[in-house]
Amino acid sequence: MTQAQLQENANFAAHPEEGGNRNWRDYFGFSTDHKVIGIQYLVTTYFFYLVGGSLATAVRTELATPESDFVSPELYNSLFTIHATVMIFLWIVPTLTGGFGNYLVPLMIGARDMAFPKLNAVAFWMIPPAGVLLISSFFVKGGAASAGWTSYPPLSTLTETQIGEAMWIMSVLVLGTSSILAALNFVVTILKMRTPGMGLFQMPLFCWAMLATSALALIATPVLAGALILLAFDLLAGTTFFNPTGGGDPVVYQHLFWFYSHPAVYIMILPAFGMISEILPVHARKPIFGYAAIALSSCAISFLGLIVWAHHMFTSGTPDWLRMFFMVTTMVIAVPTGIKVFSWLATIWGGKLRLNSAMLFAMGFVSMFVIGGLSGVMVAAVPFDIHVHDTYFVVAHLHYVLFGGSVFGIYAGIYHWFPKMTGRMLDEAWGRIHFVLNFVGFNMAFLPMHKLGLEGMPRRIAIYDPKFATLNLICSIGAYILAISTIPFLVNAAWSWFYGPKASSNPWNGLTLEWMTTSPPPVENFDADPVLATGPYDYGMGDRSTEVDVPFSDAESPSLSAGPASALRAEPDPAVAVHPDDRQGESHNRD
Ligand code: HEM
Ligand SMILES: [Cu+2]
Repeated sequence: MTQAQLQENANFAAHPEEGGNRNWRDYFGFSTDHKVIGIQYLVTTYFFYLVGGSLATAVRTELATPESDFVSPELYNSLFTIHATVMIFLWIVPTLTGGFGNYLVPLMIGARDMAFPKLNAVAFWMIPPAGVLLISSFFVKGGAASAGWTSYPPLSTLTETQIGEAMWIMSVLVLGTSSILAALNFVVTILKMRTPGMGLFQMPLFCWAMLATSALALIATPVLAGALILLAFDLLAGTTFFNPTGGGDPVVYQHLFWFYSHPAVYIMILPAFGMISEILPVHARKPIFGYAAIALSSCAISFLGLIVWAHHMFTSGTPDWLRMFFMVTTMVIAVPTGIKVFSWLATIWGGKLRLNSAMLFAMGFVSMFVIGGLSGVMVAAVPFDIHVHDTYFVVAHLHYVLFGGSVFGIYAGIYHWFPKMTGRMLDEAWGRIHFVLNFVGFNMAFLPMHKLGLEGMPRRIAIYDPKFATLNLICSIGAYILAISTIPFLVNAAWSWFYGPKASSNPWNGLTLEWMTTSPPPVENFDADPVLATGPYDYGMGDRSTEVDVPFSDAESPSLSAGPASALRAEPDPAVAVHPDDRQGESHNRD
């Protein structure tokens, strides 16, 4: 009997009789079901991704030639500003936390919903109006905000784009509030609503990632709100918080802004880390390597993420001793991050890989994220950063992290959980075409930017030196391939949702609890509290040797084997563990 069968048998009572197919109208109303809200988030934010992608395509069209021939330089500034704002605040953050977090966390911990369902719905319904407000600012007098997504004063307080800038501030404030509400809900849900028998160290790693992410969002987002409210006063009421002529200081804005926005990059990547930790073991059929190390490194990243913000201010007159501090703390983050990367590699090493679309995107994530992580350590070094600051090297770095990382992670998640969410399978062939176009287009669009940056091409400009023309053209062609790559995805998702082959409850033979209910799950998820007969990642241990050659117990190095003594495993509940070797007396997990 495989571990998946053990887990399914143990959860026979919890498995509902009937699935929970929804009427399409449910998705347009104020629903308090975490699954409906999760899908509302995923679909809405994907729409905003298409908007942000269209703006990116416009940006790259302008940059295809050195002259400013497609849009005016003023409009160009608005295009990249709104592109970045949409991508961060309306796509990556809400899709990872609101979308996947909402859909998966309650299922994975065996709960019936989030702790505060109404608050959850309120948090979602703040997003569409904020998005519309932001995008409509293109049509007001003076046009949309154009000071970059960082909105530094004094640039952001110029009077020409006052209305657009005010709309930008309002929109980001609403989106930040939504994110705080969601984070609060996750912390309470994860700490209080786990099924009996699930201690923190039996939790799936995605839940650890969401806990770490939510802590960050709760601590950091209010600071952004504070900064933006002060900025709004400067912009609209003539105060001088950030204006030296009235005794203010623009650098204070930078501190407040980055105190949020550096942690924000972890809000945008930790949940993706969590999803990768779920997807790799399932499709490699091997236990995750280093369960506790991955769980605790999420917490370490979350903590360290709060004390590195001034690495964005190495050229803002920050004193040397302070630059030293922020350089060192930033580089230290590479340690917990490296622990994760090595653990993922060790997880797939020697596994029986199923190279389906979910796995391709997950492996694409690991490899592309490593490139972004390495260029991150490079820009953490003060002397190097002074050289490449505000050049295309930074644009290359941030897209390897946000696109090669977060977006690839999101696609991996969609391919992996689509059957659970919709009850239908996606088409594999289209999925692979989508992956190849994404992978090729992405590298073509962003790899050359490293060289452009090193050679001194500044970012945020519409007109550039003709010597950069060839590489920029390559980048733009890559961007068009990326734009085209969404077509096979959209066709596949829309077609499969209606006509795809029906998915079983557990199409990938997973062990985590979301697979122990129907696809899609009914309103209350489970008929009874689910139990943990195996750890969440005990793959390949069916009859102790079958699926892959993970030594079950190794006298030489017990911690590197898969069995009960292994330090690398999340433990099953000893009382209900089905294999006699694992079963030890009464459960000590149940209180
Ligand atoms: C669809 C493919 C994408 C393309 C072709 C693209 C292109 C670009 C370009 C050319 C810039 C530089 C603008 C400039 O400095 O003049 C830029 C900036 C930026 N992009 Fe993207 N991008 C894409 C996707 C994304 C995604 C998925 C994110 C995720 C969050 C993102 C986040 C940003 C950010 C934060 C900036 C900085 C803007 C600023 O300097 O204020 N982009 N993008
Ligand atoms: Cu940072």
